[in-house]
Amino acid sequence: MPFQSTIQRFDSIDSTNLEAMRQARAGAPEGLCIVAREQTRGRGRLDRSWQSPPDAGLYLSLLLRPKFEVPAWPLITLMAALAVRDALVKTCGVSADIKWPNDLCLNDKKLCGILAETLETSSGGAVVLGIGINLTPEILPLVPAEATSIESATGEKPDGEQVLDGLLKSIAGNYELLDNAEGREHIIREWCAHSSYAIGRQVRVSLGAEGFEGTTRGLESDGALRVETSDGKMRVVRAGDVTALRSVLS
Ligand code: BT5
Repeated sequence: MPFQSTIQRFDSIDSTNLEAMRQARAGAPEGLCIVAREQTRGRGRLDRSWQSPPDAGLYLSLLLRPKFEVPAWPLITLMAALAVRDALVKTCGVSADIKWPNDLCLNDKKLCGILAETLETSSGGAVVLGIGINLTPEILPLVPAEATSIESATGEKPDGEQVLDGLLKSIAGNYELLDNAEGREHIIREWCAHSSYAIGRQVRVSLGAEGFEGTTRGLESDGALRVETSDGKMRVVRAGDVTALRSVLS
């Protein structure tokens, strides 16, 4: 059956991810989509926060109950990044760069963050796919210089409802691709085609207090990033933060 979403809206909520997890544990089906105008405890990875002032961004979480094998679940973040990119091209004319693993950027500034969280429920494993997209510049004073919004880029206030509609359609198309090996390869290829981080980018990888530098060499079949260090060793990165050592603009 094609993927179908059911939207539940909130004026204000702690976090759309937390709400989707609460409802997942209570038995909610795949396709539940929590959307809030404001989050008071928007979450990033590793307990970081996501600034979510009222009506300045699109804050949503989608409940997925994937049928495909757990080792392929990390690809959900990559397919979501592609879906966000596609929706923003179609609805706002904005062409964002995808940064491994979970950001979309414009001119190296963060426009969107994705947080996929897994959980066990009585009806099996589930993934809550959280997406935050900065629509208007009200967010910018709340985060240091590394952020941007659609309005900052286009000069026009985007229609959040259109973006949401476009995004859910793109996700529905991409999610089905993850069911088989061919579709997954397609997602990886598309991701590499739309990310300046995929191949040949000099980056620093930070894993907590540890870190190393190297050159990106594409993705593994599960979406992990290959990074070649200066001594020719290939490291496979499955978690952590990646920062470009040089802008592609300079
Ligand atoms: C992320 O984490 O980028 C994932 C963000 C996911 C947010 C969505 S909103 C809907 C759903 N419900 C939730 O509670 N969360 C999801 P990470 O890669 O760890 O980046 C977090 C870092 O981004 C922060 O430490 C800040 O430096 C920066 N940041 C915070 N708010 C931002 C914003 N609105 N725009 C750009 N950067 C921001």
